[in-house]
Amino acid sequence: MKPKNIYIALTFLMTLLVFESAHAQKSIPQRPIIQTSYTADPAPMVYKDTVFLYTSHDEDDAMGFKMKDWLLYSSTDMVNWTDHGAVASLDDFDWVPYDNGAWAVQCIERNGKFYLYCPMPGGVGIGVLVADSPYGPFKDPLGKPLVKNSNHDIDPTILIDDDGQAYMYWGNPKVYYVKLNEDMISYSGEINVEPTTPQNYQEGPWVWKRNDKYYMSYASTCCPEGIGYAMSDSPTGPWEYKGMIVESSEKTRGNHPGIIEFKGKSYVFGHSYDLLKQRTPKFYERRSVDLDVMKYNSDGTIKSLDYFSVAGPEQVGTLNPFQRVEAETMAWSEGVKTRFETEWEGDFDWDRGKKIADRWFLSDIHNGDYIQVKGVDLADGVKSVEVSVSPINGGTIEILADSKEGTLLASVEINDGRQEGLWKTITAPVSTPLTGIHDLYFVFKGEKDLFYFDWWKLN
Ligand code: FUB
Repeated sequence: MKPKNIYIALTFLMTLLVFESAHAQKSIPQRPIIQTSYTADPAPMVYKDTVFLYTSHDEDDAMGFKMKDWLLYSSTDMVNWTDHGAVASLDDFDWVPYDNGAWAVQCIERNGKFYLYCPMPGGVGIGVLVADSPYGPFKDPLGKPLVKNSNHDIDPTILIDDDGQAYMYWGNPKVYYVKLNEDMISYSGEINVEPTTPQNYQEGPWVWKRNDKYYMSYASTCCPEGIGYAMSDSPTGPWEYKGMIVESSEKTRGNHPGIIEFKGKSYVFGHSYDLLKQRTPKFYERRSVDLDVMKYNSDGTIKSLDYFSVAGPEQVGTLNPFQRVEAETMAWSEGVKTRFETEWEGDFDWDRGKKIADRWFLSDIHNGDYIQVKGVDLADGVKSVEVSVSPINGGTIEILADSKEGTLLASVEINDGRQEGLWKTITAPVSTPLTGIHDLYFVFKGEKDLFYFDWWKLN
């Protein structure tokens, strides 16, 4: 090659590298796990084959704490999360005197009933709501706080021991605990203050048992807070500090653990300001739940993580697209929000605690917005796609495989009918015959205010 051509080739390569690295710097990590709302204080609960993730909810316009209700997300694969919206709120308690104070809850199942322990700060107390389904509706059986002990009544967590005895722990800056009765809405004996509040304890206890050892994790060190933990031979301590599950990091200020075991792996949930920081350099109290795989050492202690990894946990299983998939099920999204709509007609679905005609759907869909659904098993192939939408100005849904610029699986035209409120199912043929497992990207195109999107299905 002539020197001049070598020079041209090198210059081209350098330009390409600079462009690529600028592009790479612009792309944002696809974390945290929920993007359509700000979520905090994760309280995951495994029930049957599903993880139900209850969170507190920082409002989109929150400056300081602005928390009115509790949200629910669910997943069967730890990667794709379905938004179920608000399952309970301060309005569910007649005795709560304010409309801002829906702090960190935990939900636990016992004998087919679901108990949601809700702290209201400032000495108002810890209430309990009960439902027949993890989706609610949750009702207040007491009409008063379950515990009203001090100004420190926040962050309840529940352990049901192998002998059936249930304990509730809570508090900042000390750990309080009490024995709950089998009805889970009353307690016996004194409220105790843990004599040896574990080292580095701030708040947000989360207690569980594994191999006859009791574990208490909590928001640890301040500030910033990480997630530390202590162990004990008894549910009532003494607790011995063992270290950090997630190191404290400048990426967060507060923290709040939730820990589960699901399909043979352990997971630690916490929260950060990562989503807020992707959107603005300013600070507001708008947090986001994230999670990672948690690993034990052979002696029962827990391996420490520096932070929630960008890659996150591996998907457990795949997503079946040949049955209705809610559009508000996603691993990642940009731009969109979710919305609830109720209809007066329709039978009540007792499993879901809602009218059948009630729906959560994707809203605020604009040109270029998208959702990503991971690990979709197209099996031996797909012929057509169905979408349930309600057009506003209309537009297109492009369904692409493996990246936003990937292979076009189908393109669905949503007519401009100005038929807001009218839902219809549109079927479109598949343009490229793909088989096997792919991440699907639903990319929305059009002028403005395109449509609402309720569910999709492949045939
Ligand atoms: O979210 C409100 C409070 O902030 C929680 O109760 C604490 O755990 C901390 O996360």
